[in-house]
Amino acid sequence: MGQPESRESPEAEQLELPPGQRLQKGWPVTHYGPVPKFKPDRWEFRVFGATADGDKHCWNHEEFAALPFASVVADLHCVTKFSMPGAEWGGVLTRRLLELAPPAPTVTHVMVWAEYGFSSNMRLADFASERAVFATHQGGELLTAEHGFPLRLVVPHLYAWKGPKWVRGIEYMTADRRGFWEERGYHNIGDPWREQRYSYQEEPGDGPEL
Ligand SMILES: Nc1nc2c(c(=O)[nH]1)N[C@H]1C(S)=C(S)[C@@H](COP(=O)(O)O)O[C@H]1N2
Ligand SMILES: [Mo]
Repeated sequence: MGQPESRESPEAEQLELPPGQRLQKGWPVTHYGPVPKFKPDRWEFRVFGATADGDKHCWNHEEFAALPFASVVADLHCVTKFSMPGAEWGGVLTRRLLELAPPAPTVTHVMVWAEYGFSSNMRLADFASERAVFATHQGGELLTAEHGFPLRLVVPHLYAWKGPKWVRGIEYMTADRRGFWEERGYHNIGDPWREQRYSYQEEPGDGPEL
């Protein structure tokens, strides 16, 4: 099987939940490990790895906050089977970052890095989804610490673990490599509409050998 195409869920499907998911009232907090403390003077967002110009690109908190702001309405699907529908996420589109710090033409995958070394990998095409956003806001309010302040990634068409909270940068990769949960039994691609929950469901071509 070849690589499935990146899939933007059509408008109609947004009212439906992916297979096996149930609706969650309210917004639970789900993550592994402690909530990091935000240190504004030490914080920076880094784009590194195979950049087009070979340089690292860094933004401090003030610079990042000044990047063009956009909003996306998207559901959040946790692989533990709850979904939070219709949240409004505000922040910087991944597309914008791809323009500001373009990847080399050989880049196929992106590793998204967060505090404490948490990471998640995805195909460049998934990262470049027009609805993927580095969110600073949810529902018009700044994110709370538990939900990822000052920055989290939201990739609406993938399971929510593919959206690290407390994100600090991205690494452009010329080959795929597994991130934190992808090394620990979760599916390398993680499309909820295909119910790609666990790595044992992977088909040849879905990810690097475990
Ligand atoms: N840094 C980090 N980000 C993370 C996680 C994590 O363990 N660490 N868990 C993910 C998972 S599994 C889910 S479901 C969502 C939950 O986001 P929420 O706590 O804002 O609902 O965060 C994702 N982002
Ligand atoms: Mo999750």
